[in-house]
Amino acid sequence: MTRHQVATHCPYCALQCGTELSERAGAVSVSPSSFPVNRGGLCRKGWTAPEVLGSADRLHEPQLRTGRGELAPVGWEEALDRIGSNLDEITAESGPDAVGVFGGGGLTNEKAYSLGKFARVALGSSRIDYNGRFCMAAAATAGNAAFGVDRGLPFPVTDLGDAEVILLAGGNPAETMPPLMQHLERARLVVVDPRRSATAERAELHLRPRPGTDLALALGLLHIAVTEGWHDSEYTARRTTGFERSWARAVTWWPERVERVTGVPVSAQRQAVRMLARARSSYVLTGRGSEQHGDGADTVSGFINLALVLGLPGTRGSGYGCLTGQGNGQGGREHGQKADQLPGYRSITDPRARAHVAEVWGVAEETLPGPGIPATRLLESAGTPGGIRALLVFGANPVLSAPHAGLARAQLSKLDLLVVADFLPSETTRMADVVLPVTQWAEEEGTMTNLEGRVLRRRALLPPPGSARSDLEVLRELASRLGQPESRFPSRPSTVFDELARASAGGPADYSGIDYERLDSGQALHWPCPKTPDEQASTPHPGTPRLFLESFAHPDGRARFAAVDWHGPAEDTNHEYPLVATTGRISGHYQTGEQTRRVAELATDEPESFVRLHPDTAARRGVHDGQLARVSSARGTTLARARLDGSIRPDTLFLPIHYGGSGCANLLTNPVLDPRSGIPEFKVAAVSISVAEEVRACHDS
Ligand SMILES: Nc1nc2c(c(=O)[nH]1)N[C@H]1C(S)=C(S)[C@@H](COP(=O)(O)OP(=O)(O)OC[C@H]3O[C@@H](n4cnc5c(=O)[nH]c(N)nc54)[C@H](O)[C@@H]3O)O[C@H]1N2
Ligand SMILES: Nc1nc2c(c(=O)[nH]1)N[C@H]1C(S)=C(S)[C@@H](COP(=O)(O)OP(=O)(O)OC[C@H]3O[C@@H](n4cnc5c(=O)[nH]c(N)nc54)[C@H](O)[C@@H]3O)O[C@H]1N2
Ligand code: SF4
Ligand SMILES: [Mo]
Repeated sequence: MTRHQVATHCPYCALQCGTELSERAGAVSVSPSSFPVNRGGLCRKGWTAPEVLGSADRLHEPQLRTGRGELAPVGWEEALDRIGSNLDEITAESGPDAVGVFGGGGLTNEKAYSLGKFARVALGSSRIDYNGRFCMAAAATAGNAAFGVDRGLPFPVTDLGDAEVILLAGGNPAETMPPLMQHLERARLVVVDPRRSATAERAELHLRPRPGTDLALALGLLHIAVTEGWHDSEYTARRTTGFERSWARAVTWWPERVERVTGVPVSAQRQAVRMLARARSSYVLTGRGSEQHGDGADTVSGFINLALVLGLPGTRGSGYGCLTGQGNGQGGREHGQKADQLPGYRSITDPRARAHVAEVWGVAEETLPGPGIPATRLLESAGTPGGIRALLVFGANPVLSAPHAGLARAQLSKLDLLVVADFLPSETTRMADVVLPVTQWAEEEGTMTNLEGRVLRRRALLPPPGSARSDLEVLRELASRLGQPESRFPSRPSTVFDELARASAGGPADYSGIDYERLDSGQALHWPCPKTPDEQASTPHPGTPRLFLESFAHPDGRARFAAVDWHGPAEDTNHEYPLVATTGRISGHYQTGEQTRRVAELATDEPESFVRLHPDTAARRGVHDGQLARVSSARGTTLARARLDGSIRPDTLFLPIHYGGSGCANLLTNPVLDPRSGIPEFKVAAVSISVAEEVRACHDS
């Protein structure tokens, strides 16, 4: 009997737990490895990931929408030819910007890189963005502004194991990255969350702000730090600029005002600051709860200001970091699938970056388009004058994940051509004109970059099922139908990686000193890892596990305080919609749930959407525990099973994001975007709640 085994990583989140994957007589099993981030741990999603490989409805053949409106199987040639000719027509009639590309933070580095190149070179379109705009955009913008470079954790995860105090704002890793919790065991935790999450359960101090008020809280904590004498003025003088301007805003945020706005008692605010300031080793971390707001980047800046005033970033044993989300949420934001960006985390408006990348791509610099538009606006532009007429989606399910999902769906239905590459049917593939079946993690080679900027190898155990092809092969075939030489779009992952490394050389995220050979020999390489000159080839760059110890990445080497102020969420509660809905995750499902809802164990445990609400709120609205409830905002209504939770703020409802159909939480959310980063306001929507009609009818009878 043949037995195969490979060392690889979990397909899901940015922790990228190390795994051993093995196959025996067609059955695939997974076990955790002793990789440093997970040290032998996995969460339930990781344990059950192999089940998704063999899903009964796995996509095996391309599908094309027939004249009768149904998706029917076709051969690859027919599917690709159809896409090629439709794209040619649309571009000829409406110009290259009539074609959009929507990528994903789950794609390998090689795919993210090729997708960006495909959009700019093969399509000549500026209209590319990706689901990381929904995820990492606020932290990325604020991190770049403060430190001159954006790497989620500028230190290894294991450093957290020695921390004395960690303030975690808007993150729930006990559910979203369970194996990470072993590194937080020793620390005294301060958790900022409107509800008592599984992580807050483990905290010494839980601050429970009203959703959308984190920035006011961060300003207040800064105020206390300064007025109580914890300001590390030697550090701020030596390593930062801009303190005075940011203090000029924070000075009006005295603790009682902060309590009025956020609901966090003055005593708890003071305790949080004292815990952080008195510790020898302390960290400030943010997650999506603080970031997915119309003022998301300013909010992250507010928490970075707090960390700076306490002298934490860029010192050994202390720091600021953001917990990156998707499997390749870090690498996915470095290689050019972002609207404003070229590989190596370079700006698409920087003439030197354009010249360098154009040379690597073998095209003239002036043929590269300029910046595109953020993901939400890209989707909204579908079918509008001057907007996109065609969209190619790789690795996202925007029909469920975009804010105001009802509008996203309506706009996508106006497209002349929607192409979706996926390995499973999703609510987005169901709307597509052409569906392209692709290989999954265990069937492909590649690299991912985890939340600490470490580049990892994904390895293939299994052959592709049916006629599924890798995303890289799909891009090469499409590019050649658009007139590109095949050699310009290689599909061998290591060849793509070598090109990506050259394209990144000299950029902030420099991978030029990394190759498959070094990764396969087990070296822990965190970017930046530049190529050493040929004469020093025997001593390659060791990578950079810890950034900023000597200086920050701005030309003057200093970190920058940001002058930010709180103005509140875009949408206020009112008579009709008196409550705030926020959204987030549970441990057993991943993202829009297309993968984990196909795992029997996970689906049985959490089969349908629910809404957490305080018992007093429920009583006032006549909603009982376990009843189906109707939650409505100005944009739509979603149905969810009521779960009474005495730990949540009475003014707040919490809904998970993992369900489709009428249980989709994004039917409620507001498509307003943060002007700095383009991240949507996923964590605040004004809503009402009532018992769903059918249930009420049944009770009344
Ligand atoms: N099980 C599971 N794990 C995942 C994922 C998944 O879908 N499922 N997805 C991965 C991805 S892509 C990401 S981005 C990460 C996300 O990881 P997290 O950031 O941990 O996830 P969320 O649940 O979105 O938000 C965290 C917390 O923010 C709280 N919150 C809501 N509104 C506010 C607010 O206004 N202020 C504050 N301070 N807190 C608020 C919520 O109650 C929630 O407990 O998880 C990754 N890991
Ligand atoms: N209300 C609300 N909305 C949110 C959030 C929230 O907290 N609240 N969170 C936001 C965040 S942080 C995120 S990251 C997004 C996630 O939003 P999405 O990315 O849209 O959600 P996923 O379910 O991860 O969809 C990924 C799809 O890509 C497919 N896929 C996975 N790997 C590959 C691959 O290698 N190639 C191809 N071609 N396909 C692949 C999967 O099968 C799946 O169908 O949702 C955002 N939406
Ligand atoms: S924590 Fe993330 S990477 Fe680790 S097993 Fe769970 S989903 Fe996979
Ligand atoms: Mo995310």
